[in-house]
Amino acid sequence: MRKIEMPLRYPFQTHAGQVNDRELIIIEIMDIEGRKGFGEVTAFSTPFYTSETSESAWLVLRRIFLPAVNWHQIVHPSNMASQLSIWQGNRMAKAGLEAALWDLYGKQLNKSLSQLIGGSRSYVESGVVLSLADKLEEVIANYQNEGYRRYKLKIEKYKEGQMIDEIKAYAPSLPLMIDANGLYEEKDIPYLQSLDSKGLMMIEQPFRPGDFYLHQQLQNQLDTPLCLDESLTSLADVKQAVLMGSCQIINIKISRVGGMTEALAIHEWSRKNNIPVWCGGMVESGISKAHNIALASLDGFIIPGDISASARFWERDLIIPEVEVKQGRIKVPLDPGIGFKVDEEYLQFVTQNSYIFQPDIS
Ligand code: OSB
Ligand code: MG
Repeated sequence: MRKIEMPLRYPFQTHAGQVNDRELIIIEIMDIEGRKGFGEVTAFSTPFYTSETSESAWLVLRRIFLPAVNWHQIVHPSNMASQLSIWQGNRMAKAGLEAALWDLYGKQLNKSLSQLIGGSRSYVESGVVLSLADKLEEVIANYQNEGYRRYKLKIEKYKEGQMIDEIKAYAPSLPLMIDANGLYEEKDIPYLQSLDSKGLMMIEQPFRPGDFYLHQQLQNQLDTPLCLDESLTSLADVKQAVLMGSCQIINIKISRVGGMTEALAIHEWSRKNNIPVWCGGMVESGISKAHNIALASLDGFIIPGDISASARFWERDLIIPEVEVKQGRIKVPLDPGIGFKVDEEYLQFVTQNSYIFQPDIS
């Protein structure tokens, strides 16, 4: 495991403050033949999005998860999720570990991750997040040149009505959505209803996670679909949200749901029930983006996700080649595992701290 810090090209503004350097954990797993798999723990340095942090994940992995795994019984990446299921939460830590196994498994079988999980697309559609710190007209024009197919505005409470109007004035048909990250409350229902006429593709996570009832109440009063993010940590949450009518669209993040195995189960159930899904993002490195690209190559991902070019966030990314967006699409790589080469020299350069775990496999 490496604790790394990657400088962002532009500050990423959230409701909880500005991120200039992205702290991440990269997990590298090696088999006895010396093949390597890479995964990433996308928890942030503060618990503003979920309750995990990069430090809490580091500790839980090192003290509890890694020593407890029965490595003899890991014959498929999904075995990791079953073994770790006795522990609550810490989903981002679990997801990063499982991700490294998926990459390794692909390399062992000489198959791309997309192929391994049954992906059918050769390109995934790309969307981009507009940070609160951005000069919107300028950045939107630049992103339009790259052909991004969906634009997501992070909210500034009670101001997005006006921001949407401003954006629509110079880009009337921009496919636009907003993400409230749970900042609204019951008393804001009338305000949220006032956004119903703005032609948004969807409103993401208006209320705090756990409040399925309140989301149901709002969805009953809106034509605009609601999409849940923070509220959905498992397939069980997704079933609950959809069957209660709390949302009509699902954001799937591998990290938030505890790994690729759970993400695949959510995709499968959603596809059978005709619920559109898209792949969320975590301001992550190319390693994690590569896992997202493979996931988004599955049939049910019919809405462009938060999968943007490496250059959206990074001066230099951890993978070769970097993720490129052309005409709003990203090519799904065919090489084994994540399909990108990890830039191990740069990885070493951004590493602050590392820990090597050697299981007893005698
Ligand atoms: O709510 O989707 C979110 C970033 C950090 C924490 C939460 C979220 C986000 C994003 C970033 O929206 C999306 C991206 O990486 O492109
Ligand atoms: Mg979100």
